[in-house]
Amino acid sequence: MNGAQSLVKTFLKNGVDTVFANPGTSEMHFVAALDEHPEMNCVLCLFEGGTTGAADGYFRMKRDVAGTLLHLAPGLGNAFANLHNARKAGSGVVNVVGDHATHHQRYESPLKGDILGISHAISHWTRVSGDATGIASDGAAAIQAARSRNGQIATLILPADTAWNKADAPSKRLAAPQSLYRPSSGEIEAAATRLKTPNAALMIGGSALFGSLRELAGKIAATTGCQLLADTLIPRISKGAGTAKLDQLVYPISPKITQLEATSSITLLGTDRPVAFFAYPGKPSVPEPPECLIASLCATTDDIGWTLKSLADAVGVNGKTPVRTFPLDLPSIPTGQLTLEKVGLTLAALIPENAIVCNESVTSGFHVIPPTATARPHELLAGTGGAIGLCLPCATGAAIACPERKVIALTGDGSAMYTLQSLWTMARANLDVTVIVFANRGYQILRDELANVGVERFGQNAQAMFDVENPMLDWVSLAKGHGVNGTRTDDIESFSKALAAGLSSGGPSLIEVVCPPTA
Ligand SMILES: Cc1ncc(C[n+]2csc(CCOP(=O)(O)OP(=O)(O)O)c2C)c(N)n1
Repeated sequence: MNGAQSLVKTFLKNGVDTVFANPGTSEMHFVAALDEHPEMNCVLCLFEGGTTGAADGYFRMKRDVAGTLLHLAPGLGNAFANLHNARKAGSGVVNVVGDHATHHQRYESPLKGDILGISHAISHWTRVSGDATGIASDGAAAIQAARSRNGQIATLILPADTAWNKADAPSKRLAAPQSLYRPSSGEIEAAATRLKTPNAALMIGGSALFGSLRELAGKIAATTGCQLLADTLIPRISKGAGTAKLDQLVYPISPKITQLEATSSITLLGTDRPVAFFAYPGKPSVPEPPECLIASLCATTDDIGWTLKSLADAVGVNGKTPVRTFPLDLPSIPTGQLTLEKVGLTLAALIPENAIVCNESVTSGFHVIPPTATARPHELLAGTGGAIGLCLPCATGAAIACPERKVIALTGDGSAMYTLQSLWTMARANLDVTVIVFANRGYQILRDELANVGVERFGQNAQAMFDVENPMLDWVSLAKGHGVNGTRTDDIESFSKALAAGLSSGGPSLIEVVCPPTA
């Protein structure tokens, strides 16, 4: 067996059976080794940002890692922005990056580059395999690192000769990663006392935002009277009817400050402290009032489940504790002229139970998302690192992780253009994804942000950088060119019809929402 074969067998032995790939010549032995294992699901993404965004979406839903296969420094560089999003989401990803054979590296060949430099800037764990006999244990260590601390970025760099030289047996399944850090009983007791004081807030993140832990967090809020909070951009959150009520912080800094103006303390559990996305002249970087106490009980990389359960015991949650939940309140489907609010109401009426909604609809989302609070229960995934171009790859990875669930991808037209090729992967794998593109023909948020930094009027150059027109993007044709059926909608009847058709099609479809100019 060669090094590449020992690595693929190690992946399978360690439970990694999905690879989002964009290979090149230096990875050919790895490709040949993958080819020997039909049980390995190899998903071609036509740009490296598609591979890492898909691995992120896969981890968020599956709670386990997938691999990516990338081509030297340029491939890893192309993958960077969505690795940044994955890192901010706390997603585990195992990157395998091919490199030139060891003896070739002293020459300045075209694809030679600083793979290590790029990897160190984004990965929690980086290793260059030294020889073929070590690849299997390096691969197992990479998987273990990616599963550690609730999910990390691990990058294994494989010089081509380590893949083609003779290796030993694949590595055995490595033990589970080290146990997670847990706060002391004193810290739990102090948090329990603090949450019972007036205007206290518990801000939750990570696995506390969905499933049974979210319900437990709701019980803690009901027992203590504290406010339950979540940050603006979150990797995964339960939404809709039956989910415990919480308040999510908004994006703009001024209303974010208003949201927290009466808050006396924020206890952080599985999340970092709230912060403004950007600094603005004359505005603070953090939204809470100066006298508000910020206390971190459990970091994003700590044992979130254990901490939440211990806190629930400490505050006296019991089986009878009621939880304040969002009710089921489905709006009737509106008619007439299309507005973003009506698109939101239609979406709220039609989101199927247990759907996964990936949201990168930027300014359109401010109008479209609020009505979904009382839709059928579903889960929402957002772009955590602020690097746009996540939505379509993330929806791809989520659909591969959960083939039995319907996926809805809400994206701005500007964001969708970054990783448009994911449509082709959706078509090839016949993924059950309904893509909704908000075609407002520009970078609307940047128009707003220019005003936020104090610029009152903008002219030709600013307009040239914000408008995505001349030529106008034709989303129906773009979808068709990637093998996906597309529909353009500029009234609400055709939108609701297209959405219902997309959701019942069982495969991918795209709806272009022609946004009204005032939106
Ligand atoms: C990788 C990356 N490049 C650039 C930006 C800056 N940026 C933020 S939002 C945005 C445009 C978003 O446009 P669109 O998706 O159409 O949403 P809209 O603002 O129109 O609602 C840009 C370019 C970014 N956040 N990330």
